[in-house]
Amino acid sequence: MTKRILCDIPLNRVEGDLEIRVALENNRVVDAWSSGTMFRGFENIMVGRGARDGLVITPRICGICSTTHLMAAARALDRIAGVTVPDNAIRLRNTALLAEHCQGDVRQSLLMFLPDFASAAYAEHPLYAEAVTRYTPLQGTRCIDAVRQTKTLLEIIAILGGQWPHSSFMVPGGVSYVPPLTELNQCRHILRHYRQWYERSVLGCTLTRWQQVQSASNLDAWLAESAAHRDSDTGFLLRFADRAGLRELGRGHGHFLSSGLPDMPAETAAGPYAFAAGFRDSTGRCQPFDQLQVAEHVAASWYADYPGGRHPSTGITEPYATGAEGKKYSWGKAPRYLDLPAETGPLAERIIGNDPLFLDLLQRDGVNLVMRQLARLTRPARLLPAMEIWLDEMIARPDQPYYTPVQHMPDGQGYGLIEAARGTLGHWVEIRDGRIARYQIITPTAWNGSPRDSMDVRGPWEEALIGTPIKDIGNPVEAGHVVRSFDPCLVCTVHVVGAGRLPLHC
Ligand code: NFE
Repeated sequence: MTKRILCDIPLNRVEGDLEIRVALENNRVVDAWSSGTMFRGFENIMVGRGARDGLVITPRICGICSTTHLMAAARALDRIAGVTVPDNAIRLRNTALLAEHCQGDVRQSLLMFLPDFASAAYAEHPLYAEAVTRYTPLQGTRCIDAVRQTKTLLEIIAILGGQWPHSSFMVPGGVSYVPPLTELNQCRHILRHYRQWYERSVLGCTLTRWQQVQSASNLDAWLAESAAHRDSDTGFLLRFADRAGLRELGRGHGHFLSSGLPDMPAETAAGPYAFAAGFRDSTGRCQPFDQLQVAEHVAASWYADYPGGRHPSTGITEPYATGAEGKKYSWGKAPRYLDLPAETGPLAERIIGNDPLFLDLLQRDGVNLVMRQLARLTRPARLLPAMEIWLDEMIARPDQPYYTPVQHMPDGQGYGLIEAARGTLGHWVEIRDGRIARYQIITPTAWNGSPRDSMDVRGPWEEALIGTPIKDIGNPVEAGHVVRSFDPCLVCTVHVVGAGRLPLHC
């Protein structure tokens, strides 16, 4: 008889508190549970506060994606105020947002994902010694380089937004600061240097050469073409992962969601760098993104039950945990689109944006964790040129406005949806009598790391774990690769204070 055992997957180097439990049969994952174990409750903290307080409080949800929360909060208020944001403000918001994305994409890859290749689990891998030199946590040559270089990008946000993280320079109607030309030129200089480093070390080629990689066979040819390509982080990821058989792992449901990236000014040359918004199911059927199709379930989450799912504009966050909740196992809720679990993040953006390389890889290999990680590591190749264009456009238009005055925030309901670094982020806000009456947030990791829903369907990375072979239960590095390929952030996922208090209601 096949023996079934339960195994907790230790996962360090993760933002926030995450527990992964898997059931194994013959050393292969047959079931999985993803649990966010810390209750925070930003949504409930917001209730009763001033209409604009989300601009200051929600960036504190997370230390690594605070600019994304600021942008989502500002966009929800833009919508409620009914204001048109001037082009220069969109350019400035986007530049700061994508600076955060570009540092996050490289840090996650070089400091979180690739260091697992230096694990003793790979001692027999032909590239193991090289992996140890490059990616040993905190010591690897590439890790140190990544820390030094990525922090320069954050200077752009500090210059444009006053500080990083947790800045509050986006406001309904635009931004609160008009950067002088000297500062815009300084940002341009930082970006130029970062791009050169990214091309030289992360890609091993120019962005222009990378943009010619438009199919799976182009990618194989690119890898064979030069030592610079093979020795880059991108080349190393592909070479190591192929020999470790990782293209077989991390499949999941195959449903993808993206709310589109980024917002485009009415006049800009950056249009070709946009990603479409949409939803694509596992049969390949695509449809435009419609936020009304989003609902959150709580059947497996430590919240007061309601039947089925609720749209966030009527969402309830009523926490409780007695320790005897039966099926409940996470403080994360379970977001669903058209009642389906959906993967979100750089890979979803590429697939929904009809990127020829990723559509071809999907066709050839099926969804897998290498593709997910490749999409993240190479996303800056699209984002950096867009940032350059916006900075140049701001430099060329010093007299255009950065703010449309919003004297008074009216009552109303609105939402701000953006592509955060890890995927689709939404803030749904209701203002009544000048105060916040409801605030619901769905983060990328809430989508990807969700627990089961009211139909008992697993969340995306729970499903992606199914079938993963675990060679050594004492060091289940393969399961770690699967979860890490989604770039988990649990502080964003479980948003409440409440120690010693009664459950909070909204
Ligand atoms: Ni805390 Fe975040 C991003 C948001 S969550 S990192 O990107 O929103 O997945």
